[in-house]
Amino acid sequence: MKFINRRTAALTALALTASLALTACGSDDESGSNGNGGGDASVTFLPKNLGNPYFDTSDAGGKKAVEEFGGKFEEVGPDTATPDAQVPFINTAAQQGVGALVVSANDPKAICDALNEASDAGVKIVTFDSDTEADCRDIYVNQASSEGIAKAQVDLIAEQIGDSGEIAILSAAANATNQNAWIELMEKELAANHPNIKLVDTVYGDDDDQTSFDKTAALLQSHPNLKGIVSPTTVGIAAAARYLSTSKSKGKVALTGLGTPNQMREYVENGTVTAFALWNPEDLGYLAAFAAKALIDGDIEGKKGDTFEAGELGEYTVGDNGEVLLGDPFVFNADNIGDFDF
Ligand code: RAM
Repeated sequence: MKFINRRTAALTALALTASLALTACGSDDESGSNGNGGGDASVTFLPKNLGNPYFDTSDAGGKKAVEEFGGKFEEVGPDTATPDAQVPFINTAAQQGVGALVVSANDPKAICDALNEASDAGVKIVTFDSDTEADCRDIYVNQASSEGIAKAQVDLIAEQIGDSGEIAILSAAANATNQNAWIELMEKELAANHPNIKLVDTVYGDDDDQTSFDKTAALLQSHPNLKGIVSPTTVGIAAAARYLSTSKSKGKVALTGLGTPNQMREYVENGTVTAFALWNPEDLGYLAAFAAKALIDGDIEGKKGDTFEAGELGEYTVGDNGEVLLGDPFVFNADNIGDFDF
């Protein structure tokens, strides 16, 4: 399976990233080229916020791709995942005349004006991980189908609580496009196929560790009959696991959602969590960077049916709504978590 076989490559890329982080990201190229015409495509990654291991890994994948095609990589971003915190970074990238911006949006609309201005200035816009409205970008690189991500999490919590009882959702920022899409689909899936599970609350930890930790404590206090928490964010699930692991609810209140194996390993090993899902964030960043390159080179426009090569991941085709799909979500548990390192 591609996911497992690429683990060594992922580690190499991360080690490489760590060593290259000591050198400047900028370039000596004085041509001022925005990358049109090939070899020196400049690609700026703009995650929801900095300091999240998920984006560290996805952006390392982006950097690896950019190095493979001989472009210039940069990562910039705000400290907090608030709706318009990314705007100044978009404006700067537009002024710099980068070839493409690769953005995970904190809000579907709040950054659209800035993105449209950047686009008018010739910057190709790729959203990845969390989309904007479709007319604010050229392509959205989605990690997996939203339906698939929602169903994987509902299946996991249903299995972990015997398909019955109260559950709550601990999400990321209240406006996050990706989490809100998944939550809506989880609600539909619960209503359609799990009549005995009751979603009693949805709270927002803003992809901030401490806020997510505090919201977990509050959830357990307000809902004494809670049987499970679903956290569709790597920051939220790790903070909730840390809280649960030393609380009297450990082993009584189930926790699942989307997490990175490295952040969740200790909680799987100590019995706080039995299983959770994710995709390979490094592949996501890698694919997004190749999509950016194909746009910069004019190989694709982001129309349905456009195809492009994404290095070692192979060929991808743009689908409906300018969306490119990485693959399927993957479930991690005690049996397989040792196989992963990200
Ligand atoms: C957090 C972010 C990101 C999301 C993952 C699952 O790292 O909210 O956008 O895709 O969780």
